[in-house]
Amino acid sequence: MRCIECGKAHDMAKPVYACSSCGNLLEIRMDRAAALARLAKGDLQRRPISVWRYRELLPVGANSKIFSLNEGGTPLIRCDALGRELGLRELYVKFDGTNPTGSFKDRGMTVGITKAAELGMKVVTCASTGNTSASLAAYAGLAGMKCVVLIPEGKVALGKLAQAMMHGALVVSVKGSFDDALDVVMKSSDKLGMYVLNSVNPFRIEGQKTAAFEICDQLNGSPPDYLYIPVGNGGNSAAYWKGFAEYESLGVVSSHPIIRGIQAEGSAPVAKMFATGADTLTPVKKPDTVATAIRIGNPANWKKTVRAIKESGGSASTVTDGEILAAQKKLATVQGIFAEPAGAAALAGLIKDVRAGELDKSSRVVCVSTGHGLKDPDVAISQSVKPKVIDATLDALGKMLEG
Ligand code: AN7
Repeated sequence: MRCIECGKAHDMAKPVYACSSCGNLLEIRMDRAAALARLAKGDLQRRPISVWRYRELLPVGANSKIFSLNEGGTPLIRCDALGRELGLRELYVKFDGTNPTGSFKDRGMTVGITKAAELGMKVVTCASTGNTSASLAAYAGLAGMKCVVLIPEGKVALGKLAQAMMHGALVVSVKGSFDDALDVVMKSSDKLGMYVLNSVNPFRIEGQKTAAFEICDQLNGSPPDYLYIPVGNGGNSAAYWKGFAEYESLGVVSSHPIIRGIQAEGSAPVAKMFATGADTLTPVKKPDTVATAIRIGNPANWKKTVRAIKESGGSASTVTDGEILAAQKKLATVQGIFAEPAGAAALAGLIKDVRAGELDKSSRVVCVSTGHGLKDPDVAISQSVKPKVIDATLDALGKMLEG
């Protein structure tokens, strides 16, 4: 476990989230030779596709007890109807909303909670715009740990709130934004002895990188040309890049996608860095978007994601709330995929690029849909036609349909 800035090594058997010298983020570096030796056994591809198919590429002890809900192995859905509309040859959606708690967070949480148990932690915590709290609550229950989640008051989608409460977390509403809540969580971890499972925890990123392995495997070893992905805290985009880069460095694949990070216009500090060429992040003070999952003004992983996106040869940009909702509706009506607003942001970014003529239409494109639409019933209902009420007769139905 090393600092991404100064490279200082840190003990993986201790709960730390920042470099003890310079305070920067930590990352897990893979021992390539050891990984190659483990891969050489060749049994990975024979296992069912899931996070734990890649166990040998994940930093958990050989004898650790794994806490799993069978996460990962999510479908890579070929979207021909949508592809035709956009004039794209090959379009896929990686639907990570089909994970056990309905978002990609489960990939990181199974590894994070497994690690928490290795470390002997009894209480886990996170700040969350919703999905992290839902996922953490479920896995904490599974592992018999206490769970405390901090959420921004009034800004968490109903389904996510229901999950965190139902799975038995202590849910705390903070008067402020996600960024304010994360601030409290980070400060409290030392003082209160709670293990932090936000994406500043490098083991979360390790679990999430498996989505990139899966995409390569699902495309029979030919990675896409482009990967469109929403950016909130920047953990997932960094994780995907780590996965693609590791698979390439291990020689499993021989190319990687260009990563296009997509943010909502009202919460877009990373995209702003790309637009202005700035080399540090200026936080957005009052972030706002209909996609509450990515309503984040001060992304904790901005350094990781900016590096990742640049290394891939990509960039970050914005979409409006209107574009997000239109993409969400399009995905639901044309492809049968019900994503929450943040889970449609990547597609909104793709549509915008296609319309601007900025994409070679013969490209192979994957959009990551990060969360399920059932998470946020209020948004779905508010942009759909209300059910009509009729008498229970054939006549009434006929008249209604004529209208
Ligand atoms: C559906 O739950 O930050 O860029 O606290 O739920 O890794 O932050 C959620 C983030 C995209 C952004 N899509 O991922 C939380 C939280 C969905 C999300 C993101 C989130 P990151």
